[in-house]
Amino acid sequence: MSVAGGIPGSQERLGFEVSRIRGDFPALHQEVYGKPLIYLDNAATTQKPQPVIDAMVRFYTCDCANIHRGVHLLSERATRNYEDSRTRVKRFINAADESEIVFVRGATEGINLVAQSYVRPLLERGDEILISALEHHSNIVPWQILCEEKGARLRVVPMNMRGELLLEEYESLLRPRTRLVSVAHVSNALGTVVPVERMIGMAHRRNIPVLVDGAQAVPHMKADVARLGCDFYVFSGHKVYGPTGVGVLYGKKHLLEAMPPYQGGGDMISSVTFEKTVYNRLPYKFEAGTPNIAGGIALGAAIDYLEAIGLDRIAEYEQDLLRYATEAFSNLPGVRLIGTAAEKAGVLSFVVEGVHPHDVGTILDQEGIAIRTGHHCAQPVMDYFNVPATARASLAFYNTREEIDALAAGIRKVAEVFS
Ligand code: 7TS
Repeated sequence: MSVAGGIPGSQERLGFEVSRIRGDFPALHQEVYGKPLIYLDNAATTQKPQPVIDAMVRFYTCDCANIHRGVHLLSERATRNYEDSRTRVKRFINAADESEIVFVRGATEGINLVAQSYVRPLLERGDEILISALEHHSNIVPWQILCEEKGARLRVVPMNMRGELLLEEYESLLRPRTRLVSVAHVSNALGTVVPVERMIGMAHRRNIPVLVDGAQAVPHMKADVARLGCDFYVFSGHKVYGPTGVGVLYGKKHLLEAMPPYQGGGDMISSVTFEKTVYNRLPYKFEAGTPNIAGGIALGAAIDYLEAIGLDRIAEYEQDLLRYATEAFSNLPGVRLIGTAAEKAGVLSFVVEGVHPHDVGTILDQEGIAIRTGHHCAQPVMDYFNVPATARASLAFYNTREEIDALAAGIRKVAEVFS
C-alpha cells in the first residue's frame, strides 16, 4: 500500500484537521490502478476508522462470547460492552432510555420491523400510509407489501424539480385514514435535507405517528429524536463509519411496549413453556437470536469517534465541501446536477450529457475515483427526473477539496472521451 491519503493543502479549513483524520482510515491510503484512491461512495457505505476496526479485532481476539446468558467473565465483558454501545446510541440520538434502542441489522430491517409489528396489526382496508417521492426502496417496498396484503393505499408526497417536498401537498395528504408517515431525513439519491421536524409537527397535530429514515442523515448532522419528536427513527451502522450488519431502530417506549415481537427465538423471551411464552422486556423483546455482537460493540466505537470530532464540526466541514463541489460542477460543460434543493447534505447526483452514467463511473474508476452509478435504489426518483440513472459522488468528512478537483478533472476527461 502506498500512502496517498494524507494530501496536505487547503483542506485544513475551518480548523478541521482533515489530514490527521484521514490518518485514522487505513483504507484511504491505497492506490487503485496505480492511482491514489479517491473514495466518494460514502452514501453506499463509509470507510472505517482504526478505533472501529480495533473494536472488532478486540472482540474476536479477547472477548468473544455470547451475551445476556453466560456467567463467565468473557460473556460478562461482551454483554457489558454491547450494552455500553446501546447507551452510547441512546445519548447519540438523545433518546430518553436504553429500552427505546433496538439493535437491528440496519435501516432496512428497522423499517420492516415497524411495518410488521406496529403498522400491520392496526392497518385496515382503506387505510393509508404516507411516504414521499424521494424515498429509498427500503422505505417503499415494505409499505407496498403491507398495503397489498391489507387493501390499504400507499400515498406519496410529491416534490419539485429541485428535489424538495411540497409541504402544502403533504398537509392535504394527512387524512383521517393515514396510519403512518414514513419519510427520509436525507435523500440518498438527491441529497435533499427533508424538513422532518416541521412534517412531524404537522402529522402530530392530527395524531398521526411518524417514522424517520435517518440512514443518510445520521452521518452528516446531529439527529436528535427528542427535538424531532419522531415516533420511530432508523439508521445503519455502516453509513456512520461503523460495521455492516448492525443498525438501530429507535421507538418511543409506549409504542414499542404495545407492539408484538417481530421474530421469535432466544433472548426475546422471559419464559417459555409449550403452552405459553412470556416475552422479554424492552428492547430485548425485539432482539431474537444471537445478534451482531462485534458489530454492536464497534458501532459504539464509531459513535465515540464521531463525537470526539463533533457532529457540528463535521456538518460545517462537509457543507463547505459541498458548496465547493457544487460550484466546481457548475463550471463543467454538459453536466447537470440532479437534486438542487436549498438544503442538502453530502450528495452530488449528476448526469453528463450524451454519456451513460455507467460509462462515467467506469472511466472515473480508472482514475482511482470511486462513485456510484445507477438508480441508487430510488427508481421513482429517476423516473421523476426522467433519467435512467445518475452518477453520484457522496461526501464524507475525510474527503478534501483536492479530491473534488480530481473528480472534476475526471468528469472533464469523460466528456472528452465521448465528444
Ligand atoms: N434508507 C436510505 C435513505 C438509504 O440511503 C439506504 C441505503 C437505506 C435506507 C437502506 O440502508 P441499509 O443499510 O439497510 O441497506 N442507501 C444506499 C445507497 O444510497 N447506496 O447504497 C445503499
